[in-house]
Parts: sequence; structure tokens; C-alpha cells
Amino acid sequence: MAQACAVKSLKLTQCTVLNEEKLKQIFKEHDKNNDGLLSKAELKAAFNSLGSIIPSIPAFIGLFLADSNGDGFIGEDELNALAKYAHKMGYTVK
Ligand SMILES: [Ca+2]
Ligand SMILES: [Ca+2]
Repeated sequence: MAQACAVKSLKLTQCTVLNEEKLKQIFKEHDKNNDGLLSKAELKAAFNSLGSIIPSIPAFIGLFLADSNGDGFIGEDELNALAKYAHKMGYTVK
């Protein structure tokens, strides 16, 4: 699946959208207590699975950037911003 992004004919924007969608899926999978919200601990686990060496840092920044209502959790509608941040940081889904 990830090889699709390596295909030169595929436009970069398409690749970005694809990767952000996959990242969103990964984040959703890390909602371990299924409350529809990602806590900082769940974010840490997600970034850990994405290969972050110090997952607490992207978890902290991601929460800071994407938590627009300030409740300390990433909700469904805040996932887009989180995925954008993760993609910008170079996290990709294998
Ligand atoms: Ca949760
Ligand atoms: Ca929030």
C-alpha cells in the first residue's frame, strides 16, 4: 500500500491525502478505551507505533496543535489537524 506513494506518476497531493487518511486510521485504532477521544497516553502509543523515538514529544505537540476545543483530548473532528501535523513531521504509514 505504501509503495503507491513511491510511484512517480501519482501526484504528491494524492499521496498526502492518502497518507493522512491512513494516519487518521492509525490514530483511531489507538483509541483503546473506545470513547472516541484520544488521550495523551493513547497519542503516545500511536506515535510509538509510527516509529517515534520519543513519542511523548509529538504527542504533546500534536495535542497542543490539534486540540482546538482545549479539552485535552483529540476528538473525531480534531483528527484532521492531528493527521496533518503527523504527516508534516514525516510520519508515514507502512
Ligand atoms: Ca480514548
Ligand atoms: Ca479536543
